[in-house]
Amino acid sequence: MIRLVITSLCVVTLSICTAVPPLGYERRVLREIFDKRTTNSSASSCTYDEAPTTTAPKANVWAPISAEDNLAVWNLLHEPASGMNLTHPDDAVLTDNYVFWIDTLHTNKSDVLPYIDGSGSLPTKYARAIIFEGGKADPDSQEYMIGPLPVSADTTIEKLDYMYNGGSGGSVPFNARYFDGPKTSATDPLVASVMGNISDVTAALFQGGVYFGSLDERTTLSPTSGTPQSFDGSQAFRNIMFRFPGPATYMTPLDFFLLIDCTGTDASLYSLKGFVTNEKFYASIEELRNAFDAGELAQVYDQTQDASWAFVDYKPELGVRELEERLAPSTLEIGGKRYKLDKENQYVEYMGWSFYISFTRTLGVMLYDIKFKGERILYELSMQEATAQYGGNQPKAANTVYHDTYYSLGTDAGPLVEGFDCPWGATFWNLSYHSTNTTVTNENSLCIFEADMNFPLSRHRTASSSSYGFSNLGTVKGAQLIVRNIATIGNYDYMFDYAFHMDGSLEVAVRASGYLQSSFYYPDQDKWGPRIQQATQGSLHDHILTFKADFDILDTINSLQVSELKAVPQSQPWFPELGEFEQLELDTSRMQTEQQFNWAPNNQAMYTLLNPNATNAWGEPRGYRIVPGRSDIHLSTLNSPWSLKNSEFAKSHLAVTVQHDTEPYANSVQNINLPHAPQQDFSKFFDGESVDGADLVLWFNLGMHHFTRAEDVPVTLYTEAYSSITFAPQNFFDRAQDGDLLNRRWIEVDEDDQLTFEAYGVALPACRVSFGEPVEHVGGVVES
Ligand SMILES: *[C@@H]1O[C@H](CO)[C@@H](O)[C@H](O)[C@H]1NC(C)=O
Ligand SMILES: *[C@@H]1O[C@H](CO)[C@@H](O)[C@H](O)[C@H]1NC(C)=O
Ligand SMILES: *[C@@H]1O[C@H](CO)[C@@H](O)[C@H](O)[C@H]1NC(C)=O
Ligand SMILES: *[C@@H]1O[C@H](CO)[C@@H](O)[C@H](O)[C@H]1NC(C)=O
Ligand SMILES: *[C@@H]1O[C@H](CO)[C@@H](O)[C@H](O)[C@H]1NC(C)=O
Ligand SMILES: *[C@@H]1O[C@H](CO)[C@@H](O)[C@H](O)[C@H]1NC(C)=O
Ligand SMILES: *[C@@H]1O[C@H](CO)[C@@H](O)[C@H](O)[C@H]1NC(C)=O
Ligand SMILES: [Cu+2]
Repeated sequence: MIRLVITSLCVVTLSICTAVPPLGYERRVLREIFDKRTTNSSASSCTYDEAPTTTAPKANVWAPISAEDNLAVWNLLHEPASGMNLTHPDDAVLTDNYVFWIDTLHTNKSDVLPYIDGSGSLPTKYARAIIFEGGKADPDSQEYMIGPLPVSADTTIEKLDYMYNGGSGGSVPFNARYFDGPKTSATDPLVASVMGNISDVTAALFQGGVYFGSLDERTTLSPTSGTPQSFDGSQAFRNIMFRFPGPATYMTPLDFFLLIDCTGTDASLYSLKGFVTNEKFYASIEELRNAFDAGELAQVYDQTQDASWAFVDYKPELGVRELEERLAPSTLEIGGKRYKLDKENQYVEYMGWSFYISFTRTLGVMLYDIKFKGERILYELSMQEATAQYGGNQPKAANTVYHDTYYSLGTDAGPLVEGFDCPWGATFWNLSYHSTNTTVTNENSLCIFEADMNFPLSRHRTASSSSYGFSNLGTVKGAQLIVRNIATIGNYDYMFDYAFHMDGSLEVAVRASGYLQSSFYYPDQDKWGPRIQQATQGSLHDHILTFKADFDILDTINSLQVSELKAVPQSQPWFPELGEFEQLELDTSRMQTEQQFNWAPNNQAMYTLLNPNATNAWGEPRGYRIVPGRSDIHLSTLNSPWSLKNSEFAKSHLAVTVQHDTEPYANSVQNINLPHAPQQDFSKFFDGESVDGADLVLWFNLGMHHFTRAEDVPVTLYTEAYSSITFAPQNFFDRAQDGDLLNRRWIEVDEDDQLTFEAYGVALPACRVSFGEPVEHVGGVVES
C-alpha cells in the first residue's frame, strides 16, 4: 500500500485558490505560491513542470492556416482584380457579395502520404472561403479554394466544388445559406410589425412581454428560431419561438410562436404564415385577436422572469453536505509530466503514442497520423458533425434539427478552468480561428494531461498458502493521456475527450452539459418530456456525434473483419449422451462492400480493422477492434422531413467507405437547410466499392437519446450524458503491451515465507515537500 499524505501547506494553498474564481487566476497564483513556498527545487516540479519538448519528425501538414495567410487571402479576395465584387460584411445587406468565413481546406491524403512517409515535398496548403453572393442574378452562397499559400502570383481563387456530391458543388441556394446577421435583420421589420400590432395580446398573456423589434427599447421578449429554415432552397421560413431574454433564456420559453415566410432577397415580400399558442394555429392577426377577445388564449402557467434558478452557481437552499468544504480528490502529475510536446507543430508523444493535432473553425479539434510504437494506426480521427433533433407538439421543437458545424462549432471551444475542467497542472493550448481579416484566439481552450485511471491496467494474485495469501502478485498502474476541449454551441457544452491508453487502446468520449433547449410546459405533452420547472418542459431529443476514423493499420491496405458469435447445434463424440447440443462459435468473414451498418444485437459481432498482409508472431492478422462503449446510438427518426436526406451519416451506428480525396467530410457545413435537396448526401458514398483490401474509413456515431429530466436543471450532467467508443489492439501485437511498464509492483513470497517487493525504481519521488512525506508500506514491509 502506498499512501500520499497531503500536508496542511498544500491544503491551505489550494483552498485559498479555489476561493478566487477568475479564469486563469488560479493557475498563475498556484504556480507563484508553489514557487515561493517551496524550498526544495525538485519538489516544485510536481505539478507545474512544463512537458519536455520533442521535435516532430515532419512539419504538421494539417495545421490551420496562419493569421498571415488569412489576412493575405482576405486581401486577395477583396482586390478589385479578383473580380469578386465584395462588400465588407459589416456593411453588407442581402443583395451584396461578402465573405462568410475563411478556414483551412483539408490537405489531400494522396499528397500527404508521400511527404510523411517518404521524401515527397511538403503538400500545398489551401484556404477555403464561403462567399455569400446575394449580388448575383441568381443569388447563392459559393465556396472557393484559394492557394497555393502563402499568397503569391501563383495563387488562384477557384470554385470549391469537388467535395460535394449534391449536384451543385460548392453552391448553396440563397434561401438555404447560413442565416447570418443581415439575413435575420431582414426579417425583423416584419416580425416587429406583426408583434407590435398584437403587443396588447402578448403583454396580457406573458407578464407584459412585448416585441417591437430587436433594437426597440420597449422590447422585452426575445425571438429565436432553429433550423432547418428551408427544405430544398426554394423557400425560406422562420418558426420563431419567443422567450424571456437573459443568460438562461433557453430555460424560459413561452407558449407563443410566429411563423413567417422569408423567401428571397426582397424583404418587402416576406409574409406572415400564422401564430401558434395553446397548441392551436391562427392564420392571421384577426384570427389571433378574435381568439384573444373570446378569452381563448389564457395561459395556465407563468414563465419565471428571474431565471437565477438556472445558473450553475452554488445553491445553499439544497442544504449542506458534510465534509464538502474539503478539497475533492484531484489528478496531479506528481511524477513530472510523462508526455513530450512540439508546440510549434502541435505534436504529442506519450508512452509510445505519437500524433499531430489540427483544428478548423467548423470541426474543431482533429487528430492526425496516430502511431503507437512507431506504427500507424490512424491517419485521421476527427469529429464530423454534432446533430440534435427534437420533438414536440409545437412548431419550434418539432422543427428543430441542429448541425453544429453550421454554427462553426470550433469557434465555440472556450476557456477551460484549471482544476475543474482539466486537472491542475495540465498543459493548456490556445485554439485560433479567423474572422474577417483578423484571427481570434480562444485562450486555454485545449488541454492535455495524463490522468490516473483509478484502476490498475492489469493485475493477478497467484493464491498460495503462504502467510501473505499468495506466492506472487503483479499489478500495473493504469494511466492515460487525455486531449480535451469543450465547445459551447449556444446552449450545449460538448466535452470531447481523446484518451490514449498505455496498452495501445484509444478511447473517444463525448459528454454533454449545458442548457436544454426547453419548451413551454403543456400538461398534455408528456410524451415529449417531463415538466422540469414552473412553466418549462424538457424537450425530448437525440444527440448524434458523427466521427471519421481513417484507419491505416500499418499501411493503407486494410480490411474489415466481422466475427459473429453464433450459438450453433453441434455434437461431439465424447459427449454421446448429449446428442446435438448448443455451443458458441465464431463465424468470421470480411465485409465486401461499402455500407452503413449497426452494432449487432447483444453485441454479438466483433468488428476489426486489420491489415490482410501483416500477421503477428502467431500468424494472426494484425488489427484493431472497434469496441462499443457507452450509448452508441443513431438518430431515432429516419424519415423526418426535417432531416430527410441531409443527415444520413447520423442514421446508422457505423459505416465503412473507401477513402477518397473527394470525400473528406461526412457532411457539409450548410447542409442543414437542405434536408430535401442536400449539398452533401452521405448515403451517396455507398456506391458498391470493395472494402476488402482498400484504404478504409470507419465512420461512427456517439450520442445520447436525451430522456430529459428534472435533473437537467440547471444544466445537463456529464455523468449521464456520456457516450464513448474504444479502438483496441486485436492480435496487433504478440502479447499485451503492459510488460514494458515500470509503474508496477511485483511481489513474491518464497517457500520460507520471505517477501520480496520490486518497485522498479518508481516510487513517490519529487513531491515530498509540496505534498508531504509519503507513507509506503506493504504487508508491514517498508518499501525502499
Ligand atoms: C457588385 O455587387 C453589387 C452589390 O453589392 C451589385 O449591385 C453590382 O451589380 C455588382 N457588380 C457587378 C459588376 O456584378
Ligand atoms: C394590425 O393588423 C390588422 C390586421 O391585419 C390591421 O387591420 C391593422 O391595421 C394593423 N394595425 C396596425 C397599427 O398596423
Ligand atoms: C495563448 O494566447 C495568449 C494571448 O494571445 C498568449 O499570451 C499565450 O502565450 C498563448 N498560450 C500558448 C500556450 O500558446
Ligand atoms: C482589417 O480590416 C479593417 C477594416 O475592416 C482595417 O481597418 C484594418 O486595418 C485591417 N487589418 C489589417 C491587418 O489589414
Ligand atoms: C484534392 O483532390 C481532389 C480530387 O483529386 C482535387 O480535385 C482537389 O483539387 C485536391 N485539393 C487540393 C487542395 O489539392
Ligand atoms: C496485400 O493484400 C491485398 C489484399 O488482400 C492482396 O491483394 C495483395 O496481394 C497483398 N500483398 C502482399 C504483398 O501480400
Ligand atoms: C528534496 O527532494 C529530494 C527528492 O525528493 C530529496 O531527496 C531531498 O532530500 C529533498 N531536500 C530537502 C532539503 O528536503
Ligand atoms: Cu440533450
